[in-house]
Amino acid sequence: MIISESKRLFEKAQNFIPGGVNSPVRAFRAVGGDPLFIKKADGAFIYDEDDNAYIELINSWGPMILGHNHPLIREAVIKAMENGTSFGAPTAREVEIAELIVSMVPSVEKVRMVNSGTEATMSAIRVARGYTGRDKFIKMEGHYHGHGDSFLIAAGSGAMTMGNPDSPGVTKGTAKDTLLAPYNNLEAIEKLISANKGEIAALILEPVPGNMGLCLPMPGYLQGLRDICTREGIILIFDEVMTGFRLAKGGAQELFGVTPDMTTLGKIIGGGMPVGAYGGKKEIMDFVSPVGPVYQGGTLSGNPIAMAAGLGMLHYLNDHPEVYTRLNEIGMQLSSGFASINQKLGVDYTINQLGSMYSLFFTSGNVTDFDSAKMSDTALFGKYFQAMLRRGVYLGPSQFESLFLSIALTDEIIERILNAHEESIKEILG
Ligand code: HOZ
Repeated sequence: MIISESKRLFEKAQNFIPGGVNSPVRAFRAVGGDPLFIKKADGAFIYDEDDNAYIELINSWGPMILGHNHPLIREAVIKAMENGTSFGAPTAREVEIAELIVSMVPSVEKVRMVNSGTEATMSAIRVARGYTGRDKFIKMEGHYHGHGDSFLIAAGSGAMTMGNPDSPGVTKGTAKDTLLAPYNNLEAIEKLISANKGEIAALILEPVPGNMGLCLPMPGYLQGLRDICTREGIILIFDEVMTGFRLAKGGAQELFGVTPDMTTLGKIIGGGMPVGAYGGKKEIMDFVSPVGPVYQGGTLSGNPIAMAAGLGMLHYLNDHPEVYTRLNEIGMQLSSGFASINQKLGVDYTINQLGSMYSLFFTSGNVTDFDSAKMSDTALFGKYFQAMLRRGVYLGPSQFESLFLSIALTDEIIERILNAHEESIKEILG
């Protein structure tokens, strides 16, 4: 029997890396089978260590809006590398990217670069607490804000996929300051606030959550949160690590016309390099050291290579609004194609799609929050995932992740995805 290179690597990896992977969802435990080890990616395709090509709908969990290995990003990185990889000192590029982010994202008047979305959300909460002098914050059930201790409570995404939404290692002392609310429910927020009057520093959410699968905000919901937070002096934080620069140039806040006090960003601002950022109103951001008392810093923050990649990406998006028109078209083509195939074949499903993000849930009920997302038939999703993979389409290996589209998806590739979908649904329905 020939053992694939991916399988060989996975077996070896398990001796040296917990579970053989550096992030749990990648282990394929929720969908069965062994993970693919990836050698390279280009445009709409990734290639495994056995040189199999797959149409890829993860796009590094968001940042590859232009497709993989885009020449613009590649050349920016190579050029920057010629001058060294890290200085731990200010650079011109940091100023340029900060100015660009401020011009693109409505809520951001000042911004601080960090190295990941996790760092961004941890820092934003610390600043909100420092600014308000309050300890508690509200997070939504099933929303994921990275793996900072205070967020690993009813965390979606990887935690949900692995069946451990609350992680051991988070102390009771930490957990008591995280207040949980169901998404899309303003009444629950009002109740939490009146039970914790004057004690809540911040309300953080993914405005369009993608970490319990994709869900959409009900009409008026985001504006309702905005109004409540303004009334109560609570800092409203939009975690736009996945939606920023993707749903629109200015993210979900631009699309829905609701401006938070602070925003966390990631991935996309590094063109796929390890980058995150948090920003917001000047008076809040000026609470950050060295102007203000709240400490946050790091040697690799604003790394010159990452900033070069991010600048390439953001300048392109800023100068090419047609990217968003095309992303919306691709999203619509796929979701309407999936819907007509599913109806024809009689499978129970719900598709949530917005622009270039979508999730297909195997349930006929609407998916609007954590509880309704959990109604999806995850065993059937696992079979669908494997059937698609056999047909050369690589999906996120979990029901509870959004998929991300890129402009590298041509009409011909979209047709191939829809054919693979039809054959896969037929296969799993038996
Ligand atoms: N759950 C993460 C994305 N929402 C997965 C990241 C990864 O495995 O790279």
